[in-house]
Amino acid sequence: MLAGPTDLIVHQYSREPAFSVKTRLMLGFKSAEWFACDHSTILPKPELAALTGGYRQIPVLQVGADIYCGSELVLDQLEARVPQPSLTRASGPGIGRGLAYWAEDNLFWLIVQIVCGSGFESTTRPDFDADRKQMLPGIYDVEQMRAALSVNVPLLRAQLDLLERQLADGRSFLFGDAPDLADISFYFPLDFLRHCRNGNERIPDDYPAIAAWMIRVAAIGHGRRHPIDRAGALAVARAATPTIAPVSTIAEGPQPGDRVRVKWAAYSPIELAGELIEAHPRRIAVLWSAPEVGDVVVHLPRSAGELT
Ligand SMILES: N[C@@H](CCC(=O)N[C@@H](CS)C(=O)NCC(=O)O)C(=O)O
Repeated sequence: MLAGPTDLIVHQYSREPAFSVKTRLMLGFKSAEWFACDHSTILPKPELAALTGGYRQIPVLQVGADIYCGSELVLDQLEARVPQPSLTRASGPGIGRGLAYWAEDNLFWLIVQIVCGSGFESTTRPDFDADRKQMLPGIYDVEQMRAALSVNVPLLRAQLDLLERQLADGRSFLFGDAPDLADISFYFPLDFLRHCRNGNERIPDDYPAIAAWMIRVAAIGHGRRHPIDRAGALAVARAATPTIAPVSTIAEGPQPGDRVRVKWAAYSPIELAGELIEAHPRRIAVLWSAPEVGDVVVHLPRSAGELT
């Protein structure tokens, strides 16, 4: 099956877990049909850089020549395409997304440190080590993360205690009987924890309600997935035209028509530079051109980079 200009192409990792798992479950929640395009977990990622102007993180959603960086913007697109049932039907569109920030910024980062300090297979690769040291200078240090396990595992257990309490009345999901974005947001860090290789992968099993809930969340599934290679995804972008018209819903900062630059928060050798198309309180969109893709519009959350 070939991807067309309105199909969902998800740039992701098939074998590395974490945010790709979150994205696949959101697609599964919406019973979406989508194309999976796999990338390297370390730089260089030339095709992804051509599409995004240098954003290196995963996931990235492509719909024709519109490129959406990060899982929050994937959520926006899925909600717009298939509004019902909403992914935040129980947690609400404000608090539901706020809980996703907790899961991503606090719980996931804590678990990353535990997994990397607990024998995660990727950390044994010198190229992965060098890449992550460049991306997280002074922060990514496997030895330090190993030494910090005695502090970080109790901090994790403090958070698991909260989740176990939330599920203690026998409910199937965090907000009741139906799954919600909140379940997916908290599931994917705990799924990532399974990549420890020193026994810490079994921590969730100490919490009966969490262990049973994880099986239910995994059963949401991944929707209907087709493969697409990187050259195929670039060809879809080249053949398509961006859909968004210039729009602003915020008075502060650069406005549509202004030339802008974005220095990415996660290290990239390339900066995104082009005309601002959308100024929104949570996100921006920038017109970007590269020979491999032609004109595309790169949509990104404001937290993804520094805008000047
Ligand atoms: N805020 C981003 C975070 C995404 C993220 O941290 N993704 C990881 C992979 S799971 C990543 O891209 N790490 C750097 C890399 O793989 O190059 C989102 O919600 O999508």
